[in-house]
Amino acid sequence: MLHREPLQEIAEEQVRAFEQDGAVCLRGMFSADWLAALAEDIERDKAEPGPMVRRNTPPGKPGEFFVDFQLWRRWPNCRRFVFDSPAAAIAARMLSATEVVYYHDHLLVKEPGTEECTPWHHDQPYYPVDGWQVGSIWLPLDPVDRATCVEYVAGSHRWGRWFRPRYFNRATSELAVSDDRFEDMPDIDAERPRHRFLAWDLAPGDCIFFHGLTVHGAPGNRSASRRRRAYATRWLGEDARYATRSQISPPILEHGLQRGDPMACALFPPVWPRAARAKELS
Ligand SMILES: O=C(O)CCC(=O)C(=O)O
Repeated sequence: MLHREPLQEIAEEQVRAFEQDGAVCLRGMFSADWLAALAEDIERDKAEPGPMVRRNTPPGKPGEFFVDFQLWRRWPNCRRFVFDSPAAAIAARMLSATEVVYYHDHLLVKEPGTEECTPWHHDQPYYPVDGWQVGSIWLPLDPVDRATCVEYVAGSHRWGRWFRPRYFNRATSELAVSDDRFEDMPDIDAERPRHRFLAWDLAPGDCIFFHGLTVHGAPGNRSASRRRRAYATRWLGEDARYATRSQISPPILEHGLQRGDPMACALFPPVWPRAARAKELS
């Protein structure tokens, strides 16, 4: 069944854990039907990718690190996920938001044997978005063990630091964004003893909710047989404002927003409360 509400209630301590650590695992939120619907669209997208597709595995190397964006604009189940899945309710609860806007989606598939990691980064410097209520749902469609899971540096969203965005493909240079706030990402692996890391064994239906400033990275997929398909969706609360940056990723343009505007527009649709969305459509 394609249910609209989370299958499990989100407890107050899970919201507190997110606020404190910047990432929390939410178990059993989505039914197998939702995962199957998304999986269908992911295969459609792999066969016929969008204009922003990135293939991060060099030719001749094993596996494939396939990245694409904005599936919801092209595929029906991803679109339903935005408006009719539990995701908007999860985002509203976790961001303590009364209004939620959908920002974008990001597909990250690591086929078996993929060696490429996802480098340490945090998401918000890639976006033209200021504000605190910025969060993602990282939803895997395959079982993921801790060793393959995205790893989060606990509490890093509260460091008050903004790190320079770089493309995931190390052969590509950093984004040309000049912002006085931005500094180079420290060598998180070298600093391991100084941090607490969060990662989980995830079963289908589980997801991770994390903040736009939480530092995270992920290993490749060393499994010889198991895919690692992850559908990440980005959600904004009412304090999010459009910020001009010289280069952004993904390059979603033509929204017509001006600096300081609330993010809601046709490209970034309001999704919560659901009643407001229904009114908007009527
Ligand atoms: O799935 C991955 O490898 C990384 C995910 C990620 O960086 C994100 O969702 O922001």
